[in-house]
Amino acid sequence: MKASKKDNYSSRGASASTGNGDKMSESLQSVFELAMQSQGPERTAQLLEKLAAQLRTAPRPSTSLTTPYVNTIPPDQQAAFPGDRDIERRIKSIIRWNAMAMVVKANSNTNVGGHIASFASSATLYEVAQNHFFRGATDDFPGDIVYFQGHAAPGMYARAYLEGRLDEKHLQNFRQELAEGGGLSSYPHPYLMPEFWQFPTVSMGLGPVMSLYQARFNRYLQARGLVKWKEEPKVWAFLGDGESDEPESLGAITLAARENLDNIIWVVNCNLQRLDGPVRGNGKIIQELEGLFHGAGWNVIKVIWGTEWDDIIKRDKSGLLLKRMDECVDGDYQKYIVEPGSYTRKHFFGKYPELLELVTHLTDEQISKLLRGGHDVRKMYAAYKAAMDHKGQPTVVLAKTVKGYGLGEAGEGKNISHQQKKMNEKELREFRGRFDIPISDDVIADMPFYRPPVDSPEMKYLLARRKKLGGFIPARIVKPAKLDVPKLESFAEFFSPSKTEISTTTAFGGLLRFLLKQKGFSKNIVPIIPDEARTFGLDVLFREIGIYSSKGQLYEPVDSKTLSYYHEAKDGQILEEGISETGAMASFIAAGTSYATNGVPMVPFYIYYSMFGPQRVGDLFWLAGDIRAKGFLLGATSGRTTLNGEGLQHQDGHSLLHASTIPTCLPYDPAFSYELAVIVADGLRRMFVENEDIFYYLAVYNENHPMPAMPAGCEVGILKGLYKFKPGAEGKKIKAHIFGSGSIMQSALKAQEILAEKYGVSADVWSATSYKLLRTDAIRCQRWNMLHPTQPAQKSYVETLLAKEQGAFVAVSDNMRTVPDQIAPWVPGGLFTLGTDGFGRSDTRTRLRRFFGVDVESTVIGTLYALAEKNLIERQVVAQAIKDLGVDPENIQPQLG
Ligand SMILES: Cc1ncc(C[n+]2csc(CCOP(=O)(O)OP(=O)(O)O)c2C)c(N)n1
Ligand SMILES: [Mg+2]
Repeated sequence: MKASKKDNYSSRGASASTGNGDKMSESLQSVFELAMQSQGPERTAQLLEKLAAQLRTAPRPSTSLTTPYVNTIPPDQQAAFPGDRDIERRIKSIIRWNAMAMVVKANSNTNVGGHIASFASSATLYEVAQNHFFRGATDDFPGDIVYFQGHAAPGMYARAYLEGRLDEKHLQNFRQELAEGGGLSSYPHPYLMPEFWQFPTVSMGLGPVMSLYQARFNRYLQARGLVKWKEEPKVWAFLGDGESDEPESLGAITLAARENLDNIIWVVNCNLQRLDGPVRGNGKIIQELEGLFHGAGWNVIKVIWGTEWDDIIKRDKSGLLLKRMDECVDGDYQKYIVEPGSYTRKHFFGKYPELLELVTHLTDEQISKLLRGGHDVRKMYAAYKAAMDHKGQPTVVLAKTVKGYGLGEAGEGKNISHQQKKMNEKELREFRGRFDIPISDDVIADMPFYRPPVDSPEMKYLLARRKKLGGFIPARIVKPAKLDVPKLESFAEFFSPSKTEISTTTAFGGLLRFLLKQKGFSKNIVPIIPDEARTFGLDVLFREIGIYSSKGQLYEPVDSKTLSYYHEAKDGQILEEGISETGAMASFIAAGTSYATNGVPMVPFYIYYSMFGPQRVGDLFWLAGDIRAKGFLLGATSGRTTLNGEGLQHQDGHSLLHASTIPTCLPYDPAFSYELAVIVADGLRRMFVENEDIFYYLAVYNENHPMPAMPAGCEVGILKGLYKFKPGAEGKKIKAHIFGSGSIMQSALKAQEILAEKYGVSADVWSATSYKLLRTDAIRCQRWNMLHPTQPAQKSYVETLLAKEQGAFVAVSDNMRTVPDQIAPWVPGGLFTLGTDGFGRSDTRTRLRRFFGVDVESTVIGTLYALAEKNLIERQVVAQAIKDLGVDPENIQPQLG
């Protein structure tokens, strides 16, 4: 079908009788002319306005953006299927068998779970794409980008087995990754199968939203001249109809239309069911989605009925068949699958005698076998072909299928289908019979996997198709590449004291601008901002590097005369995502995996309000680890008390904890510009020269303070997580240690002075840049020691560093106490922690810090208390200090739970 934007819109809402529409418009024209002649223009205008008012208030059907419940592509406009249907069916049947056997076998002696019904419903959707559309990576083509529905993973493994990419042992160990020789991961996880899977999808909604931003990122790379592709790859996303309930799935679809992303094709597997039951039992999910996608500006292709229906639909002259198709709800359609053909004859066709006439030539058996469109290769091929050829808009293919197709009694169309993972021998025989698998009765109970001989027509066909299309999919191919990142020495300007007091956020701004000046490297930087550049003082970048816009700038910005005007450009470098942390994270992931997906390493710096980071979109942070993303996340306006005024929902004291949960994430809480510079320089080296699959979370703050010179030799400590920043006063007998971080480091430094002057305590101040890294290093040693009890014990970095230190240890930060407490077991004599547990408040920094107990006075008192607990000073000293320093011991406390 030659679909154009115009075709698409003009056909919307039109019934089969476009001719009637034309007649109606002619009649209206005549009435108009008559009115003009007899009443004159003024009176005609009045009449028309009155009619228009009536139209505005008239009730409209809620489905005004939908078309009738039939295939979008009429049979006479359908591209012919170019493949060998018979061979493709046989290949697909074998894949179906192996996918099913993999799950049933795994569950016959374990309880590892798995899904049969999802792939059973989507086998044709994938196979048509595999045999005719998905293009693999070649030397000058990066390969189409495909997001597979997570629960259909067994189908992808079963195909890879036929392709010779996986062997029987792999299939045998489905969901048993720790078995000897390794196994297959339950779902698409690049972390676990880095040469196979590209995109994690099984947390519903994340695949869809990532695919949108990936398609846009591909345009960004092209617009900036960073890639030169012979052809543009297509981004395909397969999702479930139930999955469309996730706000992440549909919340960003307007982006694709706004950006004219005709490089993306979504395929929604509309099997009408999700896990518990029907997706829209009382309505129609396909119609609902059609309306939504049309409204969002997408090209929508519905594939509802298989080829056998064409003739039945054509023969219906009464219009009653369309009416019947429209009036049945999905709950009815599900029932027609579960019940025999006689039921469909009676309840579907039987509602109107005229419809019964249409199927008198069919037996009940034949009625029950009338295919849904998503199981018909000819219909799916035509839909994909139209989607591939469509220009100017993204396309969604809404394919109607049957959940658990082919499982028969074992779970076809049943509400329990999703959870079905066992089959008895009778059910296995039925399945084998239905799909004609050459497995004999005597071995069927063992569910052997089946791979036809290499020289069989099936294998030859399958391999030839993939060869023609450029290679296997999914496949994650990473070509080694290094970026010319600046060396640590070149960051020298950040190692000397700042001229004025600045915040670490401002320091980061300077660092980013410095990196953007590094020739050869700067082009690979992708600054990402969700509508907060001004908050972080980064608006100057607008003019300097431009905001990416596929349309350039079609207007003169109101601030065009100012230095940092709002500058949009076709080759702009900044991704300004608007108020969408989800979208910004999806962009971070697209950019951070560009080294693998596009063969072009890109370095994302995504800066955002730290409270709206992992707390808001934590699942995408987790996914960034799984997908092996690289780059820097900057949680700005960090700290429960440093961000003052904004109150409970903005003040973040726990992102560092969230970030600590992600194995490949390195969280840092730098206090000074030079720390930030050392961390970023080393991060660039590790990620883009050493090619480690890690990413960084940096807490940055908005409190201005002096930025000191970098003490000699502290680089290793900064990177490992702890170093002594400023030793305590000499000649004092009582010794203490204060671990500070972020902007609360300032409290630690002032407390150090007071402790020396008033209480005779020499407190060393340490900068704790990363409690998580200290902890993971300690845990590694501890585990080794436990398992090698007779060998000399290993000592972690933190233990080694603190081994000879005397006195009490105190930590203070603008985060929950749990952040520093991560290292408590390895601090000699334990750690006393001050922190900001509890909900934030809007107030000044001074009052907030007193309230939470992380101000200078509280830090002094905390240190004295820790010393008293160790009997290193009298308790009376602490009591006196509380009085002297004016701290009210009965002050209200944050609610801790
Ligand atoms: C975020 C999230 N929530 C819940 C689940 C659990 N879950 C797995 S599959 C599924 C139902 C899927 O239905 P649908 O999207 O229609 O896919 P189908 O299997 O029918 O093709 C649910 C709820 C999940 N994987 N991710
Ligand atoms: Mg479904």
